[in-house]
Amino acid sequence: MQSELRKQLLDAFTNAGESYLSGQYLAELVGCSRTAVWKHIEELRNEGFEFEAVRKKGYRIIKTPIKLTADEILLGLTTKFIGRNIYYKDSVDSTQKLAHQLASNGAGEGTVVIADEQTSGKGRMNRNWHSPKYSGIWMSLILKPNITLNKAPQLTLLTAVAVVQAIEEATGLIAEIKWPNDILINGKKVTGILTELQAEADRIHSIIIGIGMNVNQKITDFPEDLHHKASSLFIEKGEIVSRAALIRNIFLHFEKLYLLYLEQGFSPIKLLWEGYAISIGKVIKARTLTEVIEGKALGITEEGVLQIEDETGKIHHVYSADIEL
Ligand code: BT5
Repeated sequence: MQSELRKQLLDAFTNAGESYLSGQYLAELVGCSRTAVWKHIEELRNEGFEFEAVRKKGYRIIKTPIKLTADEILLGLTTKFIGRNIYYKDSVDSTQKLAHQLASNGAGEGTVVIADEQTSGKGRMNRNWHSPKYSGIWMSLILKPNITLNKAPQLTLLTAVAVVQAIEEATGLIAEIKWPNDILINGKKVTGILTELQAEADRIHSIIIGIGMNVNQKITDFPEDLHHKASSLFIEKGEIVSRAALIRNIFLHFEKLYLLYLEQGFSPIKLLWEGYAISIGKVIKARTLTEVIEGKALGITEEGVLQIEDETGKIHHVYSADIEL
């Protein structure tokens, strides 16, 4: 299909959102016959787009497959080392798993594994991460910083800042951070971060940072149990968002913050993080593996550890937990 015509059709469907577009309207818009429009829609269907056709109303798009490619991401990428080396897979069990293997086999800092689909994407503590085809960013970033083990959680917070900045720049949406690893928009989770280590004693070999971002899912693409707590950029913005551009944005913001971090430590990152965090100053409930702590979230320490003051005035240091606001 001519690319200009294809772009016109896809733009029209994207802008129409949930509304139907008639064959006549589309024919006039792109300047061809209704039969030709129908043929183009069939062609898009063969590529994995899904349309709903309703008599007398017309068509509307219900799923966009647009496959990612490493080339598309590299096009116009201006980072020095983050994302310069991309392992792209159509489908993988978990990008974390593959990134671990690559890191063990000597993959350099900044190497990224990206998949269009994960068949067993993982969250923290072996939870599942729903990663359907074509609609999200499922990627793992390999880092080799010369830092001590106790500092690794800082990189989760740094990544969260990069993600919030990238979302805002690419879509204008305002996202917030829920300590430690959730990015929310309007109170719903659009991104989760998973930081894993390859280390011995006090020496880190590699840090693998997994980023799972819901980009173009509709609410019906999520399993029912996530409907009330998950969202996507498409749902929040009402427009399809380019995953390649967003990935480039994440790489750029991440690299900038990471270089700042390596040079000046966590303090400047902490300041930025606090500006985006929602839980600080509020009464929260933190569920750790062993206990539930309820109290006022005071802030994070220089290490990135959450401090909660309970009603007796005791201050708890929380390293990892699920937070309820
Ligand atoms: C996380 O875990 O939020 C970390 C998610 C990291 C996923 C990325 S994708 C690329 C890389 N490769 C992987 O295999 N993983 C990483 P946690 O805080 O434990 O949250 C998990 C919980 O979030 C689940 O138990 C669900 O309740 C919910 N959840 C699952 N899939 C979701 C989705 N797509 N969007 C929002 N919430 C989801």
